[in-house]
Amino acid sequence: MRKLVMSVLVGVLCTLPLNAFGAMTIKLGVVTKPGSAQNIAAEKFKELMTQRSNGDVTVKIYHSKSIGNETEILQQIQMNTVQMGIITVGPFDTFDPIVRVVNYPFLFKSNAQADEILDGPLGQEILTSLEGSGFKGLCFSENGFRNLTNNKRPVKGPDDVKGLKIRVMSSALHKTIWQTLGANPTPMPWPIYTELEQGVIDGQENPLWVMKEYKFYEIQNYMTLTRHVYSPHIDVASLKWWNTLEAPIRAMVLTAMRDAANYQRKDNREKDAARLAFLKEKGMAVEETPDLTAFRAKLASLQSNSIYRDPRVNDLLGRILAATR
Ligand code: EAX
Repeated sequence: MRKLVMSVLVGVLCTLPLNAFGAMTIKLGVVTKPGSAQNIAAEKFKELMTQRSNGDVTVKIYHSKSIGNETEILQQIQMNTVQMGIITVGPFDTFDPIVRVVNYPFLFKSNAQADEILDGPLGQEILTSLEGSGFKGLCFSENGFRNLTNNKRPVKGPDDVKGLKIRVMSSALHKTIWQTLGANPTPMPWPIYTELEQGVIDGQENPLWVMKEYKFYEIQNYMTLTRHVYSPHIDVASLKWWNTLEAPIRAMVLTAMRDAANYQRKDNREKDAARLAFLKEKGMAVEETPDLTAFRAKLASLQSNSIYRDPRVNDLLGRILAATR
C-alpha cells in the first residue's frame, strides 16, 4: 500500500504542470550595466528560469544603479523589496565580515582552485553564514582576478604604489590592503568613471572586463597585471523571501543560479585574452610581469591584522589558506 501511494505521488509530482508554482515575479538587482559580468549571470538566470518554469516565473533585472549601489541593493534584499542580487564580495564586508576570507590577497592560484574552494564545503560555510544577516547565499559567480590601473605612473612593485589615490570598494578589507601597500585608498561605490576622469582618484583595481566595458582605457594610462584579489560575486536571495518558498521552487532557483554562475565563469575566462589585447591596442601601457613577490611580502602579515580579528573569520581563513597552499 505504502509503495502504491509513493508511486502515485511520484507520478503526480512528475506530471504536475510547471505552473503549479503560480505566477511569480523575482526582482533581481545588479549595479552594473548590460555586458558586465554580473549582467551576464543575471540574464542567464532569467533565461533558465523562464524556460524551466514554462514562463510562470518572471525575473525582472534592475541594473545600472537603477535601484541604488551594491550596499543599497543588499539592504533591499534584506527587506525583501528586492528578492535577489548578484553582488561583488567587497560590499558584503559590512554585513558579515566572514566574506573577508574570500578577498584575502593572493589566496587562489588559479580559476580551478577558486572554483574548488568556493563550490565546496568551505565556500558553503560562507554562504551559510550570510543567513545571520538576512541573506540566503546561493552560489558564487565571478568578477575575476583584479588588476591595478592608474594615471600617474607605471607600477612594477609596491614602491610605485606609494601615495597613489586608489579607489577601493566599500570594504574595510580592501582599504586595509591598499593602506598596507602604501597607497592612499578611498572607498567609493560603483561606478567611478567620472571620479577617474576628473582626477579625484588616480587609479582603481578591477578585472579586465571592467577596463574594457567601462572604457577605462580612455582615462587610465597604466595597467599592472597584479591579480592581487580574486573577486567573486555572491549570488544571493532574500532570506525573508526564501522562507516563504516551497521546496520545488527553491530547488529550481538554486539550480538555475548555479547553472548561470557556471556559464558566466566560463564565458568570463574565455574572453580574458582578447580583452588584454584590446586594451593594449587602445594604448594602455601594460606591466605584465610585476614584482608579485614584493607585493606578497608587503601583505604577508595581513592574517594577523585586526581586520581578521573575529575568531570565526580567522578560523575559516586559516582553513582556506591551508587548503590552497
Ligand atoms: O563589477 O565596485 C567594483 O569595483 C566592482 O568590481 C564593480 O561593481 C564592477
